[in-house]
Amino acid sequence: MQWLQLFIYLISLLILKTAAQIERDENGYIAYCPCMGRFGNQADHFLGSLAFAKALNRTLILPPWVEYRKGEMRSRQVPFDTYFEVEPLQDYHRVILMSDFMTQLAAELWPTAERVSFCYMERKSLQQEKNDPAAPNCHAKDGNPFGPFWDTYSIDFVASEFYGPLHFDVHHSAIASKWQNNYPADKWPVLAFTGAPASFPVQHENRSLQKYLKWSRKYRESAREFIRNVLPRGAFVGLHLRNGIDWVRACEHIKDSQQLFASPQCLGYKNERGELYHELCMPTKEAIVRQLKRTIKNVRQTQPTNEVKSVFVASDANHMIGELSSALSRMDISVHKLPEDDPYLDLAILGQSNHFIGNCISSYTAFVKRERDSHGFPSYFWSFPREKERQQAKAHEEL
Ligand SMILES: Nc1nc2c(ncn2[C@@H]2O[C@H](COP(=O)(O)OP(=O)(O)O)[C@@H](O)[C@H]2O)c(=O)[nH]1
Ligand SMILES: *[C@@H]1O[C@H](CO)[C@@H](O)[C@H](O)[C@H]1NC(C)=O
Ligand SMILES: *[C@@H]1O[C@H](CO)[C@@H](O)[C@H](O)[C@H]1NC(C)=O
Ligand SMILES: [Mg+2]
Repeated sequence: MQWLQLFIYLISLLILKTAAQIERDENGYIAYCPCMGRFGNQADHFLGSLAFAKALNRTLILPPWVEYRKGEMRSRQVPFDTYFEVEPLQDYHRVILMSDFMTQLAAELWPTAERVSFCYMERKSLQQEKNDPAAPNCHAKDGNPFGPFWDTYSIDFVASEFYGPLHFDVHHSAIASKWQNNYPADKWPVLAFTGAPASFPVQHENRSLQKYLKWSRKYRESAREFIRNVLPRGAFVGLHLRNGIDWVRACEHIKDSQQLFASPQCLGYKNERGELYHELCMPTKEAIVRQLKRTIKNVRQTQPTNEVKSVFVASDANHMIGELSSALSRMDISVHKLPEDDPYLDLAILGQSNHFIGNCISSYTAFVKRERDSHGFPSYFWSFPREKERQQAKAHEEL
C-alpha cells in the first residue's frame, strides 16, 4: 500500500504546484455573462469579447456556456473546456477558466466586498419594488440566465458601474485607451459585465479568431468516430436545416429589416451582396432538394476522384431524412443523422464535412462556416444566391 500513498502524495504536490503557478495579472481581468441567446449567439459574442480583452490587455475569464433545457426554470452552466480547449486560445491572448479564477485568484484579487457589476446604463429590475430611483442598479442577477450564471460561482455584486458612453468597438475607434483611463487595473482588477462586451453578430474583423477555438478531445474523437464508423467511405455533404418553430417565427422579421442575426455572412456587412428575402431564412423543401442535388452533381463534375457517398443532416427539428433519402436514392447516396440530439457533436461533424450547406441567417451555421473558413473548406447557403437571380445569371452566361 505504501506505493499508493507515495503516489497520492506526489499527485497532490503536483496539483499544489500547478495551482501555485497561476499568477495574478497586473493588467486585470474581464468577466462577462453570455446571457444572450443560445450557443451560436454566445460563440459570436465570445470572439468579440476575446478581441476586446486583447485590446484592453486584460486576461479574459472564460465563462461557462449557458444552456437551456426543456422544462427547467434555470439555465445550466457548462464549463468552457467541455467543448473547447483552453490552450490554443493562449496563442492569441491570456485567458483563464472562470472556475480557476474563482477558486484560486478571486479571494485575494476580487474579494466579495469589492464585486461591482458593469452595465452601459441602469437596467431596470422586473420586480418593481427593487427599482429605487435614487439608486440605479445593473440588477446583474435579475432573471434567467443572469441569476443562475453568477450563482454558479457564488458571485454577488455590492455595487453597479455604468460605463456608458464607452463601447466595445475597439476596432474602429481609440476607445481602448479610454477604458484604460477610466478603469485602471490597479483600482479595477476585474471588469464584470452583465452581458458580453461585444457585438452580435461578430464584427467582420474578428471572425478569423475562430481558428483559436479547437474542439475538445472528446468532441474531436466523437466526430471522427461517427464519420469513420457510420458514414460510408468517401466524401460527404453536411447540411444544417434550421426549421424549428422558434425559427419560423424569427423568419417573420425578415420583412422589416436589412439584416437578421448572422445574415451578414452571406449578404455582406453592408448588404454588398444583396437584400434579405424570406427563402434565405426558410428555404422550401423543394428548394432544399434541388440545391442539394445540384451541389452533388457539381462536385461529381469538378472533383470526380472524391465522389460524394453520403449526406449528414443536422437540425433542431426536421431532418427531412425521408425526403432526402428518396431524392438521392438513384444517385446511390445515403442520408444520416445522429441517433440522439447533440448540438455540439452536430457542429463538430459539420465542420469536417467535404461540403457544407447551411442557413445564412443562423448563428449556428455561422459557427460552422467560420470554422470551415479557417481550414479552407467550402461552404454554401440555402437559397443563396436567390434562385431567380441565379437562373438569370446562368441565362446570361449561356447567351
Ligand atoms: N442538435 C442540433 N441542434 C440545433 C441545430 N440547429 C440549431 N440547434 C439548436 O438550436 C439552437 C439555436 O440557437 P443558436 O445557436 O443561437 O443559433 P441560431 O438561433 O440559429 O442563430 C442551437 O444552439 C441548438 O441548441 C442542429 O442542427 N442540431
Ligand atoms: C499586457 O499585459 C501583460 C501581462 O500583464 C504585460 O506583460 C504586457 O507588458 C502588457 N502589454 C502592454 C502593451 O501593456
Ligand atoms: C479583432 O478585433 C480587435 C478589436 O476589435 C482588433 O484589434 C483585431 O485586429 C481584430 N482582428 C483580429 C484577427 O484579431
Ligand atoms: Mg439564436
